[in-house]
Amino acid sequence: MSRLVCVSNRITLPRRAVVPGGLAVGVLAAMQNTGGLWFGWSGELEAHPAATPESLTRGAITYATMSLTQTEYDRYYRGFCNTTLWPLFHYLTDRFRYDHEWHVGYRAVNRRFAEQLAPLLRPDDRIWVHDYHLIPLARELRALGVTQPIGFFLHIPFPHLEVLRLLPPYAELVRDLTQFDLVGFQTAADEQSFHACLAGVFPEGPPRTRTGAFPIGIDVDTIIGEAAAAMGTEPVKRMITGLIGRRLMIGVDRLDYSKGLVERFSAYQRFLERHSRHRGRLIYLQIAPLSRDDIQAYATIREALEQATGRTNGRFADTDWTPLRYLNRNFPHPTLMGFMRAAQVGLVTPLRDGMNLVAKEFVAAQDPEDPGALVLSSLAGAACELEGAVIVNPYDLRGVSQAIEAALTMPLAERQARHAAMLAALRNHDLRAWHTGFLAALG
Ligand code: ADQ
Repeated sequence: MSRLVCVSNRITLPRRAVVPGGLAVGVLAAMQNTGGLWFGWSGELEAHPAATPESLTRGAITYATMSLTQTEYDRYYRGFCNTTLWPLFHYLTDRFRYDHEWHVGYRAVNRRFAEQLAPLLRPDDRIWVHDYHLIPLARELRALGVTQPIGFFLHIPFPHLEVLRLLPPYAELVRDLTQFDLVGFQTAADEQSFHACLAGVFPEGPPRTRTGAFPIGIDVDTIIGEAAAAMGTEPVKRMITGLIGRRLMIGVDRLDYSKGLVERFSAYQRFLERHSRHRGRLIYLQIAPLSRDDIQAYATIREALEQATGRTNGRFADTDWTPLRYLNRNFPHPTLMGFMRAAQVGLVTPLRDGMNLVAKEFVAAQDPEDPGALVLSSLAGAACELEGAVIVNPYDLRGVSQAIEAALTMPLAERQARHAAMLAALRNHDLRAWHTGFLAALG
């Protein structure tokens, strides 16, 4: 059988703390299934990166890593990836910035990825490239004579042509994507956007590029097991004791402006204003570990959230009740699943999201006999599948506030029916279906 080679910007080395994020979970699952080589940036910055990658083998997986220089990190990672592509692809055009030097850096790092990876490749490898950091990689590998099949999966949304056109080198990016043998998206809508862009960039008729929608999922039974087992553990028991009988609403997100936390906090404040009977009876726990905190936009949003927390608690708290508990800490995954199981409401309201695995995890973590209700943004890819959620527009503070009320008062039979429908959807497109489906299509 051919060897699987996964390439992503960051990789999760064995026995290092897992970087919270959906991509790492997905790639690791694919690698654990087949074994193979996982290539990417080590997370280290060095003045003089080594000419060949460092490699480490554990079981069936070989991890090969390279480091970046500070300039590469600034232009490629902080600049083009996270200040240009990330906001643009999430339709957050007011946060979008462009600098020609960042684009040059992005191309240069992709070239260096290709140069370091190419010598490690075997003739029968299949290469699977992940996410927006590495769009030019197929072109760079082909330039070095690599002929093996190369697939690409985009974990974030793919924007419509009229949004993509804000990016000066947008046509080049679209042409780069056609260098892959297969381009995969989270949803059919993302795939359609890409085809519209192809038509725009190649008016004379685009090259044949195979595409597909491969919605990423979760390992349903693992999450069910994790959540149930976590209920007996110290951290979950302590959290529940701390509720002193009050109901729990939970949010778990990387601290990122695309997750809609500022809007969510405002909606909660509105909820407390308008639905006074829930005051003193509900605790909203928001867990949001810092991410990309050396980028200005992330520091700004962090400040806004701290202020909003202070405002809400200052205005509504009582001597024995804090309405909003906002934590920047990270928790082990099973503990998070236990927190979710203990919650009556899950609040997942991104302004835009490729998929959103937290929404799926929240559903799987529930007790089917007495499940909590999910409030979910219509602008997350997950909304296509989780029709049993209370669907909201995250910008509509009134709508989100009403959805919280509806979730808190939903009768048991309705919660059970919605949960069962959502669980069936999760099983339909689980994590295994995602990687086996993509790899089967790559051939
Ligand atoms: P993310 O934007 O990182 O992923 P998401 O899909 O929700 O978002 O995945 C987050 C993962 O990290 C979940 O498994 C969650 O449990 C975990 N996590 C979150 N907070 C954590 C914490 N405090 N401690 C520990 N673990 C935590 C990107 C795209 C998404 C897409 C995924 C996968 O932005 O749209 O769904 O990739 O393709």
